[in-house]
Amino acid sequence: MTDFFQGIPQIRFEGPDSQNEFAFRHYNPDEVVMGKTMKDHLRFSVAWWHSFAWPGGDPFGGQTFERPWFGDDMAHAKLKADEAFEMFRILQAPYFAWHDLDLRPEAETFAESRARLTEITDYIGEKMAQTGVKCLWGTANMFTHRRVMAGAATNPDPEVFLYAAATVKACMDDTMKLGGENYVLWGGREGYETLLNTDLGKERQQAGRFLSMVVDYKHKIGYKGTILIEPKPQEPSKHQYDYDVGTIYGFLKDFGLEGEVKLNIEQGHAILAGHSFEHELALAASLGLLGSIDMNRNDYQSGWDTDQFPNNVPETALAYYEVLKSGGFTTGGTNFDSKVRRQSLDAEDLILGHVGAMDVCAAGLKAAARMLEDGKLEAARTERYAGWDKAGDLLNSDLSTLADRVVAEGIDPHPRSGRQERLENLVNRYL
Ligand code: XUL
Ligand code: CO
Repeated sequence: MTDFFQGIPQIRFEGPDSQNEFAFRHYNPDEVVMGKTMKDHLRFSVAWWHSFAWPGGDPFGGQTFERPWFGDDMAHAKLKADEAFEMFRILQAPYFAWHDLDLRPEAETFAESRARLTEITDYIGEKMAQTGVKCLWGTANMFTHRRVMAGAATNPDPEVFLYAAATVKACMDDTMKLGGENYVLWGGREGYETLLNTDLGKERQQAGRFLSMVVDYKHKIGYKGTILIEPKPQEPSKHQYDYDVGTIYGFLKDFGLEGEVKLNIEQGHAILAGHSFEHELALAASLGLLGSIDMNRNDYQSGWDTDQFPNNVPETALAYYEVLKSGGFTTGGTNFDSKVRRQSLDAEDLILGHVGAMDVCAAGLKAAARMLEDGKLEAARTERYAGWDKAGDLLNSDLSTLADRVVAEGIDPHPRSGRQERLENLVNRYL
């Protein structure tokens, strides 16, 4: 351990009036909301990649952060794990999420890289046993190395497909070893730069077969966690195959994988796809696909994936409203796929970025619970569709029968107000 986090106290709940920067105002882990503690509702997870592996670079400049654990050998990887668990303790964070490359540097050969992953996940497993911190999910980084520049499972080169299979198998094995509650696949380079060199149909078939093999392997090893796909429309690829919730639903149906795979939905990715976060969550819930969330926010002017910590309570309230309405998380949780800005150099920044985000999510969750418990919003929605209760079984009819009814009953629809402003005013009363 180094003195990196030295002097930073463990963050505790002090209530909304606290003047202490290093305290929670809304996140009270043991407080019961709608029959469950906030800790069990929110299931906060820290992302290893943003908090411990990212050096602070951007397209115009390199590393800005100086961390004692930066380095390309296993000693540094272990130091990074030590410091990560110190941060989990300070934050009272119950979960973490990782890519293989976040945990340890790659070696010369696949076999050596695999051995290094075993070594570091064994090390992390011991720390989990000592602290009680758990793994929300694991995943493979199949977007950084140049070998995957043209995709992993969707690469034109079958040797890359083989390498991707070996990589995902290793990461699934070690996620299971760590008791990870989900395994995530984000297709960072599963897409294309130009159609001029791309056989889009063939690549989609490769992606479908790859995912089927992942599901088969899950059953083969008896892994009880959930397989999650994370939609994102573009970046780094110009176009990514896992564009949004609707696209993935079609893909799962095509390959017979509905019921086997759910979704990890990220706030910023929803925005990039031209949707709101709550739209993606509501659609996933309605299709039975809502698994977990990557919580963050994008800068709304910049147009790319800025992965900032969430700081907008009205937005998180609408998101958790959909989560609560769908019954809450089972294996999923709230993973902070969020990073401090590259000028935020200090250990305090890393801690306070999470503290603020945990509080924003907690405030959003509580507002969402008040909305649901009060029931006015759902009552208004139910009332809007109430005509269907008396309309007969229209959906199992046919066009000519319906047409006959219009004439026979003199049907003449009378438009009714959608009451949007009244509902917006209602929502604001819970915030
Ligand atoms: C990238 C992203 C990833 C995934 C995991 O935009 O969200 O960090 O969450 O690979
Ligand atoms: Co993400």
